[in-house]
Amino acid sequence: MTINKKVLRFVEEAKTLTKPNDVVWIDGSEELYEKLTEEAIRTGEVIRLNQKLLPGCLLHRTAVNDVARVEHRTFICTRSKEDAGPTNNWMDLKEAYAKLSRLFDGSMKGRTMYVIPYSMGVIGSPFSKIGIELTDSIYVVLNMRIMTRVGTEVLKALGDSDDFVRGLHSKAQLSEEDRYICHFPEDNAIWSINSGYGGNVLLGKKCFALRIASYQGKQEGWMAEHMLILGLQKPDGDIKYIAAAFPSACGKTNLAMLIPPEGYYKKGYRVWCVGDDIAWIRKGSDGRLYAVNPEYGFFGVAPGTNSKSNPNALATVKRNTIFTNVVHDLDDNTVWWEGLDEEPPRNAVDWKGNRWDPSSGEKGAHPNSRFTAPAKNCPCISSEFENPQGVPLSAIVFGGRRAKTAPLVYEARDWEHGVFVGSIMASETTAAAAGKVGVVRRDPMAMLPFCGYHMGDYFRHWLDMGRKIDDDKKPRFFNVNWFRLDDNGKFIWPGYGENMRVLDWIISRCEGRVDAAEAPIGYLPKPEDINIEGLNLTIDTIRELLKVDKDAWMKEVEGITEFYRQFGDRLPKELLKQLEILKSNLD
Ligand code: GTP
Ligand code: SPV
Ligand code: MN
Repeated sequence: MTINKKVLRFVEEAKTLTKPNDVVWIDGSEELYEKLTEEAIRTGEVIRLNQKLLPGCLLHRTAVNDVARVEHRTFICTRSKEDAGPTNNWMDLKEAYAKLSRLFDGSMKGRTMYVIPYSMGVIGSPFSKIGIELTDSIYVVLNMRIMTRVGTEVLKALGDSDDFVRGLHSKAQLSEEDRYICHFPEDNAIWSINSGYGGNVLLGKKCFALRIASYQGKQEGWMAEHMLILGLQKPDGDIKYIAAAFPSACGKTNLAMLIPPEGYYKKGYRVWCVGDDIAWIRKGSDGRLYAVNPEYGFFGVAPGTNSKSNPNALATVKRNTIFTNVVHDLDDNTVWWEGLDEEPPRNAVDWKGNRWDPSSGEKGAHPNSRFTAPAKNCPCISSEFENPQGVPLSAIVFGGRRAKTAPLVYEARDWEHGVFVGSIMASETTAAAAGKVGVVRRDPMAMLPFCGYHMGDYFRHWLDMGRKIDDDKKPRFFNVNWFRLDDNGKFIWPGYGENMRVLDWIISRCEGRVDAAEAPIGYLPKPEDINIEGLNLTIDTIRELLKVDKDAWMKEVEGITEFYRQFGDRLPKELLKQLEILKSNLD
């Protein structure tokens, strides 16, 4: 399929190491996908769902101990430990190759190795990047086909260049003790073994488009971020673009596909989805910041997705979608998950593959069960989705899951303060990663698990990017929190489509149409400026949601000080200065 010597050598070397029976090149043709799907159905790796109700859709179940990203087994492998920084697990590069070579040795015996050439971003665009993933999993092939642009065209675009990310994946024995997700940013390489779960094995996504790409961006003067990108269309037809970083399972897909509440909709407001998880951001020729979504599909959280919370997502997963770890409804050969509707199927199999009784109290779908769906299925996909230049950003939004402390929304005073606001983000952990759920942890820019280098240098890079943009062209920075709880543990803010009301305030600020109140942490909306028309809550609730509790924020300052300490002299002085300002504002 190619005469590129570097690609051929990469494949040959991996073949010698992993010893597959066969090598199959993924050319992007329908015939090959259909053949592989048939094979995966035959072996039980996937189940073909009801083709009338869910045409082109498949169901897959992972091993029960392999259902989420494994941060404790994810490594940045560099020559010097210092370069991975204090927030990453580090392994010496040579040691990692040696260790994983032992595990990969013969790991594909009796299996086929698939060669997947893929492009992150529009094929052939100067801003796109190419990867080759070698894998022994058909599930990976079928998912990569949805999540990235795959096939012969990619190899053509690569030509005889050496500039591609070398990804090697083997399910091996799916053994938890020997599960490793290793990144070699200095070598443009990713080695992943003993997992079959999305974020660990779809190497174009978090491994390449964030961990490797963040490092590339640092070298080349751009940024790879864990952000959705949306276009907010106003009644006059003008569209303003917003990028937003929330940690895993904190609402990116939902916000990116938002349907405005009736009052807004009637006036002509619309939201268009450019991306739901990853943004590559660079300065454009007009001096503004532009964002592209390098992905081609959505790998979204299933539970909680329903016709009220996210009708666009529900429409997106009606065809050519792969469902992972959801409930299998045997009566009509369809799928179900908690929060889809009030009628769980009675003749069903749960995510573990066991008969499931909905009244048992056990969850039928795994909390991190997912759908993989083509972006072009989405009714609100932006006309700019395939624009290789990307879209110009008016606002950058940070946000997390905070039961207390963080207000519904506030604005940063300027770029430097905005970077500070991103750097002090904290959020409760979710089921997207293995480990305890609901523990508040610092997660700067939602990149804690995804930054491929020293986080202090990453903060520095953010500050440097700001210096390259003229003041009148800079996006503004905001922080949001949809997840504040009342004393009964209930969400105070209705969220989902109603988040439009906060986006409205954000865009009004960007356009200088609304005032704000100065607070110790930044600019807060005046309560009356959050539109509550048609909402079942009072302005007092908005006041409550905007409250900044000084004692809680003093504690926050302590937490930030502690968190910052680990970065030593690689923490930019500008951020320490911002922390001092916050402290003195609170005093
Ligand atoms: P990743 O794909 O893991 O990066 O997640 P994500 O950030 O795209 O999160 P997603 O939109 O899939 O939402 C995750 C969970 O948060 C789902 O269970 C949603 O129902 C819930 N959620 C999303 N938006 C809101 C909101 O505005 N309010 C509340 N209360 N819950 C929300
Ligand atoms: C996340 O965990 O942030 C995801 C899903 O978007 S995964 O691809 O598993 O990383
Ligand atoms: Mn994500």
